[in-house]
Amino acid sequence: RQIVLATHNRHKVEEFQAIVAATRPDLQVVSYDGPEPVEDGVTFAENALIKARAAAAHTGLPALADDSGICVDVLGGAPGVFSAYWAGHAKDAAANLKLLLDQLSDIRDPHRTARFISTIALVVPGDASSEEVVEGVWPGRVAVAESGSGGFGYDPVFIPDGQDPAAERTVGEWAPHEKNAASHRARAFQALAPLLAAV
Ligand code: ITT
Repeated sequence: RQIVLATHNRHKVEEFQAIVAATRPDLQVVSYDGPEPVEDGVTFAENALIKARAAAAHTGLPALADDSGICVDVLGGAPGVFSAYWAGHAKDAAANLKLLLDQLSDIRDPHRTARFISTIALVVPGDASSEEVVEGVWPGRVAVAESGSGGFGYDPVFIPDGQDPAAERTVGEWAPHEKNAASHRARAFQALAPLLAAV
């Protein structure tokens, strides 16, 4: 069975394909290349639903969308829903990450706490009552400098909680299989899996 993933971010496609394959190998995640809706929601949930509804309507397939970001405590939860555009309209990951490090330059541990959040919406075409929204949270903190080139977005500056303090690494230094077993996206998918039983 096919399920369409409403994203134009190829990293999300790769991560979802790996995450879904681990628990639902019968489901084939295909990417959506139709028109991109305007993401004018003010919450992750609103934006995820906007994207999933558009892909379901356009393809006629059950659709998933992920709206996600990094929420930094000392910044009152920012960049949050604005993570992709934090340094401007260009969706420039390197500029976003540099701006975040600059904003936190005077902040020391233990005040650099943050979390990645992934909100996934599920929409089955023609069945409004089927809409579901789940969330996964991955706590950690923002490193003082970037390291590693794995993953995407803010991965080179995010240090997940729960690591050996003597050998902490940013997600940019993690292997893809490590990230996909632990991430906010994996946690959200865990919450979604029972709801996908009928798909
Ligand atoms: P789509 O809307 O097409 O799915 P997008 O990248 O614009 O792609 P979002 O609007 O959900 O997606 O923005 C998410 C941003 O949050 C993303 O661009 C990164 O900056 C950040 N982000 C989300 N998940 C991340 C992850 O796993 N690792 C690093 N940064 C992440």
